[in-house]
Amino acid sequence: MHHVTTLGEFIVQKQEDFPYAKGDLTSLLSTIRLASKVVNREVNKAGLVEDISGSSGEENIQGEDQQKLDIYADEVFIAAMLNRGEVCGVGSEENDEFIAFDNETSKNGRYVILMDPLDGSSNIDVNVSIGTIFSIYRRVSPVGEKAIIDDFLQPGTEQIAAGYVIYGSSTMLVYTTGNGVNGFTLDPSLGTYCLSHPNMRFPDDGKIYSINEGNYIKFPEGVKQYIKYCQVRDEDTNRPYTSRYIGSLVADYHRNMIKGGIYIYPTTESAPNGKLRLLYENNPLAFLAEQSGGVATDGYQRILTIKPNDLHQRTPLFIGSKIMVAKAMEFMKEFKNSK
Ligand code: P6P
Repeated sequence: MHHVTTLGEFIVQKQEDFPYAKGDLTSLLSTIRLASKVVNREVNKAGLVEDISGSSGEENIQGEDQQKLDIYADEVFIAAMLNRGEVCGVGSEENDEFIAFDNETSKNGRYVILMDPLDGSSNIDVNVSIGTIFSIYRRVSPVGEKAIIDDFLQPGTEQIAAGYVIYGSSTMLVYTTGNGVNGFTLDPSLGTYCLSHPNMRFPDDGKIYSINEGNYIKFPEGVKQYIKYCQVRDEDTNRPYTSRYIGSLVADYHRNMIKGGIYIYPTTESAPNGKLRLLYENNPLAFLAEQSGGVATDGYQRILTIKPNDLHQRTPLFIGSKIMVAKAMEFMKEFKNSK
């Protein structure tokens, strides 16, 4: 039987990439690994267990209907971070304000986590893949004190790690610590994540474009022109492309990172700044994209350089194969002032 590298072994092996980390980043990644297994267990039962499926009847600060599993996943990850001590605070898409842990151990934590505990959760009831997305930053406030808002409003370039868990036909954890991207598949018979996708690379080009064309009428002209470009026959550039839109960001991103493609969530009539959140979705995926050879912009500028000014700030997102994103940005530039 050939040796399979488990996520735990891999994290420890890579620890020497962080001589300053003194093992607390290693411990933190292990915490995320454990919490994801707890969430995975409940996601896999959704539909069977009445009290964990469906809507909670509440709305989050985004005005989105909170699913019971959204709240459950949020609580699981926060509880896991609280009990381990490396983390001094958590910002979550599901919570209006950030949480600054107030116990002595956590106040000495050197990291903060930003996360979307369960993205695409409206797909749970129809058995479509969903995901957890996370970012890890070093705190900027003094160790020993409670976390403050500045710890969470850092540009994406300050991330020291980011990743996602995709709860799909299999459950995978994909992450980066700034030295490439690696994917681990959960072996349910062992309850262990095993290295299945070493050194993941975003193909430079692709044939898949992912966008909700139901919003077409109100798209920026540059996006409309890019969609037309995708649909025109041109054999030299493998067009027409294929449209694939799952409506679950992690699933669309994951497919495009493996096969090549572009995902676009532009400004729309109901989302004048875009729908996706800079801190919980765009920054972590942008870090992963860049670390695997892809590109992530808001249509004009690199996502990772945007300085956040609000915990729940939204931006447009153009993310994927660098040749495809570059072409989309050409149209955005050319038609920037067109109404
Ligand atoms: P729309 C899910 O709510 C989500 O945040 C992403 O997972 C997904 O890509 C997007 O929104 C879908 O939004 O407006 O196309 O339904």
